[in-house]
Amino acid sequence: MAMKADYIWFDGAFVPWEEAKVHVLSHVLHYGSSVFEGIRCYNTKGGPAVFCLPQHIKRLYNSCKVYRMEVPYTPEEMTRAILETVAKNGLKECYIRPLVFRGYGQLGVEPRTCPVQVIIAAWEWGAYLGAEALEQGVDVGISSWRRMAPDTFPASTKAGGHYTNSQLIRMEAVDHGYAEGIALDVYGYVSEGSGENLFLVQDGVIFTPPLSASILGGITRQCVITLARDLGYEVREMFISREQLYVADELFFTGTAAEITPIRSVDHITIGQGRRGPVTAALQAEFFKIVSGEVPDRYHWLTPVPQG
Ligand code: PPE
Repeated sequence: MAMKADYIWFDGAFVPWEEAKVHVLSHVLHYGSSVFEGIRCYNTKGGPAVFCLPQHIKRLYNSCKVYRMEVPYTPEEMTRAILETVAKNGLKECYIRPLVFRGYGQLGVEPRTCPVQVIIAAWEWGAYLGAEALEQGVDVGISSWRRMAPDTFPASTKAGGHYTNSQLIRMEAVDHGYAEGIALDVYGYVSEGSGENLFLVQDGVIFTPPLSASILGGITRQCVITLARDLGYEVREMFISREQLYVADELFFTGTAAEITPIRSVDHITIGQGRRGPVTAALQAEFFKIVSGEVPDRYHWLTPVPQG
């Protein structure tokens, strides 16, 4: 699917997609000084609606706070701009990428002399780990790359620079023929995928690594925890070891892009029956019913896109 739409919101105004450019000496290009979000808009029965928009706005501003970036717009202005970006491009179902970055000023590691700039782009984006993934599950491997130690990078912030780590994990996985890699944390416990959180099902109980396992505090992760508890499952945040993955009944990834993606093997070891398990299927079904508007939005996860 082509990554293309008509307009990008750039520092407060819409510019044509091709004209959304920055200088090559922008701080962000040299030092990874950006924070961002990945948000999905679903084409519900009641029209396009953005999934968990307040939660994404909150995480974006929290990431900025940690990295001392002063966003020149209020959260309300950003919320409005995101909704306008979807509407302006006539998109129904799309992925939205707000990015706050340090622009062109002075080079050198201390970033605060550079202006803080903001863009919002949106485009159509299908299944993240391949079209078959949601049904068939994916094959993954444990990465030789670890997630960052807690006192090196703030893992719970969604900063551009952190994704050099994700890129190493993902490239290694692809080179080994896997769809994705799972990284351990610095203590050897299971952390997450290069762009997804991880869940394990064992004897009907659902487990997921805690925030202290160097994970990104995923918004989909939180939704799945809420959904699972409401469906009557016990959910425990717990440190997970590598071998627990191998013997799990079910494993699945969560993420904005990945949604809820089953995992059918780890390091070539078959997980459960080697296909989407019943708990994963139940959670997926309920998730997709909510985001399609088939059942009421009982958790207020959807913000309708005003059609102008
Ligand atoms: N961990 C990481 C490292 C991560 O990047 C994501 C999202 C998650 C967990 C899940 O978080 P959430 O989306 O809030 O449920 N990864 C985003 C970027 C993917 C990309 O390739 O770019 C995403 O899914 O939008």
